[in-house]
Amino acid sequence: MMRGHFRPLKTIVFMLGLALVPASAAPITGSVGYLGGALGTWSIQFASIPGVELQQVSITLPSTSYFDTVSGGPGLLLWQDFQKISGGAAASVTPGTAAGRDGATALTIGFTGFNSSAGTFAFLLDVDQQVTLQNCSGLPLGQAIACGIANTAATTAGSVTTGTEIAGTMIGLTFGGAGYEPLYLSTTLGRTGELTAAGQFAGEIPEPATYAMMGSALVALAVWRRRARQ
Ligand SMILES: [Ca+2]
Repeated sequence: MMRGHFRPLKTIVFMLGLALVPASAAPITGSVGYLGGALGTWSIQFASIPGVELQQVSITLPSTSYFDTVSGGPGLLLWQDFQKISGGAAASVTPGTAAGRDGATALTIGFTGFNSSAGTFAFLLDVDQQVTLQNCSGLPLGQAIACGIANTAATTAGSVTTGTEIAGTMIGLTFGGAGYEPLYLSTTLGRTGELTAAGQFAGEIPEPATYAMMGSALVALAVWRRRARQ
């Protein structure tokens, strides 16, 4: 009677053991870059196993910065809405309209089909800085010219986002895939050059087989305990 219980228990313990093997978590490493440029160039890339997908990226700018996505409204000189340059993934953006994004300090990009073989996802998205312009009206000619020059300089400076100004941008990344539990990672951009900044991220996402195996082992264990009691 007792002997019959040993083999299933062994199997269950073996399955639980397999489920807890550290190798069953897939490593994820990658980076987000702000590459400067007149219109603001960004890049996102990561490496993992093929089933792991990057599903969502949120970008939160420092409080002195904002997106300039349409002509007029908030923004200085050039403007550029979100526009994909490269990468195999499809993307959608929230807020969902260019007008809704103009002046915003945060947005979320949703991805479809963004796994490690999709390549670097690069996109344009203009970032400007808040500037305070002087009121030049009513000034004597000489002062008005100086005032205008100062305002032009301030406008140009506000339109060009430096590595120092974009540093502090917070990036949130959600990974998943068929059968994967969502994994949230984050990074903060740090200055890497005069007009550039970047942030690295790394983590481990448990593979679906781990959950399936652990689940079936726990079910088997429950059945075994119930039978053992009877
Ligand atoms: Ca604008």
